[in-house]
Amino acid sequence: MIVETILAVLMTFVAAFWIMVPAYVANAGAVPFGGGTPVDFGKCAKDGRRYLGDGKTWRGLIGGIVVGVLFGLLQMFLAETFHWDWLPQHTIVTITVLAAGALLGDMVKSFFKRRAGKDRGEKWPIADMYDLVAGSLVLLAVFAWPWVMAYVTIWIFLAILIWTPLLHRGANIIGYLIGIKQVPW
Ligand code: CTP
Ligand code: MG
Ligand code: K
Repeated sequence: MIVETILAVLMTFVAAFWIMVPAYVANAGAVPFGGGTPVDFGKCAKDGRRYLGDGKTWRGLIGGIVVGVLFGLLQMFLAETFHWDWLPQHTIVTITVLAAGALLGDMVKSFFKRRAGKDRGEKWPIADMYDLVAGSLVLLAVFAWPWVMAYVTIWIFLAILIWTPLLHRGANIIGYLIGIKQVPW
């Protein structure tokens, strides 16, 4: 009984992570690709602040989506080759909307962050982590509702909410250790 419960919890966490890989990779992938022309082309809104700011660039957006989809394709290949039937089975549609949704959510977040008067890169604790979860899952629900019904239980959803801050923290520590971030948070 105890063993079964522990296994079920572990599998929930693995499945939640597996679902979110294209979104997490797209979000992290935008950083090395970022730079060049901003998505808002440098334009300001009526409040005198940028629509999105210099932290949202076309290269980051497109590069992030491409690496997110590439990782998703790798996941599909692995699941197919090794018959990982116990994992949620990604499709071209799910990996694409998860990768694109993560970065769209990130841009929507930046729009409201600018309206709230916060500068590019300034901390905005909850929003800066869950923007990608909201964006990717909303797009997934819109474009792949039957898939969501088949795989995304309330427990998987809760596991995603727990994974995201842990990975956010982990990614920042790794960024610090390899020298692309000044501080480990
Ligand atoms: N990035 C990008 N294009 C995107 C998303 C991210 O070029 N669509 C790059 C930028 O170099 C950005 C970095 O990845 O600075 C980190 O992303 P993020 O933390 O989302 O942006 P911030 O710089 O913190 O900007 P904001 O305050 O608008 O969130
Ligand atoms: Mg940031
Ligand atoms: K982000």
